[in-house]
Amino acid sequence: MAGNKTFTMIKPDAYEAGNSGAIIKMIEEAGFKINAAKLTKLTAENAGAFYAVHKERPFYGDLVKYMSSGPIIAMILEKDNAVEDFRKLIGATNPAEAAEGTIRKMFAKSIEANAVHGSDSDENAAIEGSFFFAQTERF
Ligand code: IDP
Ligand code: MG
Repeated sequence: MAGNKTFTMIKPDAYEAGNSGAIIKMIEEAGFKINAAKLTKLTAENAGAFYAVHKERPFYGDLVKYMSSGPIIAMILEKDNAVEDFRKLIGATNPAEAAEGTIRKMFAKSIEANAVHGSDSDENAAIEGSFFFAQTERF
């Protein structure tokens, strides 16, 4: 059975552009409830650890630099079928390929600076949520 939690970050480009509020509004209107939220800034070391699965990809170095370049908003979100429904709401990694009406289509600047993160499995949602939040910070 699909889980009811996913993890997201509003990435530095979207935060810097002042799109955090509009993105959170879209997330809530799509039926997700905020279970935990935090405005923070990743160190290069933390960004590298978070994206360790991409270590061998050519864009890894740039990704780490970008993700530690400014504040992000980390959130755990709750909804039935959370992981799959959230990936649908954010759209494809490359905004040029993202469907109309998706968060990345509306707010992403590039394939790298693509406005939001969304977990790709229930297992990773749990790991990524724990990366940012203690049990006492979750509601
Ligand atoms: P996802 O965020 O849609 O799950 P992933 O393939 O997991 O996409 O990649 C993680 C992040 O790495 C992307 O959201 C994006 O910021 C960056 N990224 C992915 N592919 C590329 C690329 O080809 N060039 C530059 N950055 C990329
Ligand atoms: Mg991914």
